[in-house]
Amino acid sequence: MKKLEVTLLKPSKYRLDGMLERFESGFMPNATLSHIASLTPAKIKGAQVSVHYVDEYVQTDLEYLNLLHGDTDTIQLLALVGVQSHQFHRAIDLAAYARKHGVQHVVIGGPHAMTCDTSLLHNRGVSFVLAEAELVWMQILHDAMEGELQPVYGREQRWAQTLDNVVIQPPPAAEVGRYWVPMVGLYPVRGCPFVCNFCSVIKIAGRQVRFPSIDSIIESLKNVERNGIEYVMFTSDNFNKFPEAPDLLEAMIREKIKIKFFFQSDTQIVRQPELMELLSRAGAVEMFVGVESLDKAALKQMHKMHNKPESYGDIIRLCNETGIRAHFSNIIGLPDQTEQGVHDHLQGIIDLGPDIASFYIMTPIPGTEQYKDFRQQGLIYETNLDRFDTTTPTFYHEHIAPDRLQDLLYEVAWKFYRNAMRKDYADEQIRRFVIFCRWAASNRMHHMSGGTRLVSIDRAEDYFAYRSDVFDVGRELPLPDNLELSQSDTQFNRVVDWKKKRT
Ligand code: B12
Ligand code: SF4
Repeated sequence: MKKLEVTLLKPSKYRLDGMLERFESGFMPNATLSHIASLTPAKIKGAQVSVHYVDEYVQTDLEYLNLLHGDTDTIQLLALVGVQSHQFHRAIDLAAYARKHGVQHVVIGGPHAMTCDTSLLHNRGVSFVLAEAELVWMQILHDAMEGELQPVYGREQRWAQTLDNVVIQPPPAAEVGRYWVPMVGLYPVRGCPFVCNFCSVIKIAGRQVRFPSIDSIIESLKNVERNGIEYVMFTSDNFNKFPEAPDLLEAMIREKIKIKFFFQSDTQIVRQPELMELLSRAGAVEMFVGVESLDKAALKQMHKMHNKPESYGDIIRLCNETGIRAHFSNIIGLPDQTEQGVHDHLQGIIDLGPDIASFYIMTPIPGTEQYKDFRQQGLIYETNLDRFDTTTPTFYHEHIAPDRLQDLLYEVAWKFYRNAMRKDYADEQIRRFVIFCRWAASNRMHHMSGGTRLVSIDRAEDYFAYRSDVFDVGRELPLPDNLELSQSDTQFNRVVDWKKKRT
């Protein structure tokens, strides 16, 4: 019986000049790769399954493309995973490359395919996944063994109603050492009950808060420890809306898990001092929180009225009291913002004094309600999906020209970190990170987007012939429409009780 060889590949992206981004050192390992690898059984229908996984951001030569060449001794499946909108062009190029080189089965999944209409590219020998892996991955593996994939998976149901107790097997420490931040991602809880119109999380993970058993999360954490890795990022968007968070944190303390972790929270954490105290005791070192703006009118426009700028100082105080670093995430270039408004925002953030800050340019991300609105109003001028990466201007801004907005992004980040470097950091690691962020901004790089030490090998045009041959499309795809939810998903996403425990 033929063996099934699965290659999981997280595609990189094309830069503004068409070069494919590759880095000698990545920012942090990709969580989707280990997540889907952990959902893959060792055997299927009696045949052995082997899994290779590739993060293209850190491939500095082309050897990995050999995995995208078919061979007659095995059944091969290439899965392009965690594909975001700005990585989608690269994903279809890799899919086309693999098909042209004889790989029988190719699928594309992740945020873009889940939230955007990809039907233009369907039925061309590459399959698209519109749902969470938990719902369809086993079916895909079976179909690959049977000889034929379906063109589309998960059309009727995007989200699993409950999550299985999957234990994650993270990559070994040596692999993680290739990244600037040696931290692996685990996804203990997913879903966000809010309705911010610029956010694709509520379309990717949905509004229902879902999670596996605490025991399975603890087992995943123990695997991380066994692999000699010290840091975890809980990739969940609102860890503070996890009704069983206290149970998990207490179990981590009880089991003496020594991992330090980074988590994300919404601003309502300010009302949860007990949770912060518990987080700190369980090993939390940094909290990423989307403050976005200090302007109430702008927050209202974003449908993010649960953010109360007057509480931001209290969030920092809570962080300082519990010894957890505050990482404030900010959006600049909001529709009514002027250049002076961007500078005022920066000054407001510096005055508040979070340890870390990230700045993003407002981009209507495909799949979101804001994108739909902006498209309907004819406000989006950018047509190349590669640019929808939250560091590039994409819509007509009333007050700030695109080049100036792009400059402002790096200017505010540089100024923030120039100021942060004046602080006296007790922790050497955080000091190094602050230096790195300032260096990234001065080199016009976003510290989170990819890595350091860029390696230039190949460009979009090197793959264009494959793309046009397989998909019969032009150099740029038309901007996609949003993929609307099925009736049952709409129903599932409507009423949210995030306080409900599993048992
Ligand atoms: C963690 C995270 C990061 C981390 C880690 C990145 C990394 N190296 O992995 C950091 C902070 C570095 C980061 C950076 C960026 N991020 Co980010 N990030 C996230 C976050 C919070 C979680 C992603 C994650 O790891 N989830 C856990 C894994 C297991 O889930 P998953 O990938 O969604 O996969 C599930 C399904 O999508 C599906 N699936 C996925 N692939 C496949 C494939 C197959 C075959 C199948 C069957 C199923 C399947 O099944 C999986 C399990 O259910 C998401 C928000 C979110 N909740 O989705 C944003 C998000 C993905 N990021 C986003 C963006 C824009 C960025 C940046 C461009 C920001 C920037 N300018 O710097 C960069 C790009 C970095 C990069 N190189 O990819 C956007 C993408 C928007 C879009 N629609 O394209 C998101 C959705 C946030 C948002 N609010 O909109 N990010
Ligand atoms: S609170 Fe955060 S994750 Fe939730 S919808 Fe708003 S921006 Fe998205």
